[in-house]
Amino acid sequence: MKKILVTGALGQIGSELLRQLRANYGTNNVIGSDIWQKEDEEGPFEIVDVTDEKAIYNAAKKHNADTIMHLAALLSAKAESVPQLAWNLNMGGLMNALEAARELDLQFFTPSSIGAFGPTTPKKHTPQETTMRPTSMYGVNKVAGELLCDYYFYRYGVDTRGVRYPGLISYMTPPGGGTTDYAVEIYYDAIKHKQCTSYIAEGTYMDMMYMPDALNAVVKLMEANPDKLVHRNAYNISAISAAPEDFAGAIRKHIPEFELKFDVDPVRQQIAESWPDNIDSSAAEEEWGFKAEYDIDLMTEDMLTKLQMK
Ligand code: NAD
Ligand code: AKB
Repeated sequence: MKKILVTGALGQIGSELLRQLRANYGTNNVIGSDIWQKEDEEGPFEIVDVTDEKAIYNAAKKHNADTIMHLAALLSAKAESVPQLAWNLNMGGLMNALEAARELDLQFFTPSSIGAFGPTTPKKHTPQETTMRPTSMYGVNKVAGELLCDYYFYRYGVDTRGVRYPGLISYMTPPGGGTTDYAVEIYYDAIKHKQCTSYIAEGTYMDMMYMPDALNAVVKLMEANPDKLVHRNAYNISAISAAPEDFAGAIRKHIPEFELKFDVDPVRQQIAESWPDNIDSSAAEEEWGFKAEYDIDLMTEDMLTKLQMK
């Protein structure tokens, strides 16, 4: 049975990943951690600041973890407002987590992002291996992080694995300050106000994915046969390529009066334009059987239903 320590576990991904892992492996085998704590936490939990050099190691050792899933990070838009802090958290936290995995011989997962690509990357069907010269601090952190995870595998034999997530859409925990957050806000606004003002311009395509597909991908990759993993860190995975008007169209099938307006934020727009329109997930499909279940219509139906019940 696995024993997993999750950092940044109260964020958009972690809050749902904890539930899924606890359902799969047992509540007491999944230890959540973050820099703050909820009062109604349902399982084992530790306060862990990932920038504290020994905090991850101490929590993993205390609970006899065999796996670290490292999620604590600053996302693209927030990182761009405080780039020096972003470097310290995104790179320092990752290094501390990898060191804990090396010292304790643990399996390791951390997500990269479509943000690792840049304006000179091919925009359509972006290959698994291609030009990566990102222009945001977040992107710089993600490329460096992918390489660092490769290094820990080649140099020390740490079983590091990862995916390049697209923008994730979910209804349980709001996103933490990314460029793709508009694609979550549009659903909340559709339910509350029947209209939304997008800070991303019409015609700007980015990769997106519904949270259940993102969670299944982690479990599938971590359980995959290591002999099959050629690109172990940072597999391209995507489900949907969409612009703001595509979300509006899908929402109007349920809320015909839904109105979409635009008030473009230049910082987030510039980041969005530097990212691919759609990435090619074939390496993940071939090496560990990645498959997304949700397209934009199926996701929209589920998002609107779940948000209405909230
Ligand atoms: P989030 O912003 O929702 O959550 C991050 C969590 O980290 C928060 O709960 C926060 O309290 C915690 N945290 C912040 N500073 C910390 C510190 N010093 N020590 C410990 N915890 C700290 O982020 P998320 O969306 O859940 O993203 C998790 C990972 O997935 C990140 O690496 C992110 O880059 C990556 N990712 C996310 C998306 C997405 O759309 N959500 C897409 C691609 C990649
Ligand atoms: C962001 O927009 O920063 C994230 C991501 C795609 O990495 N959602």
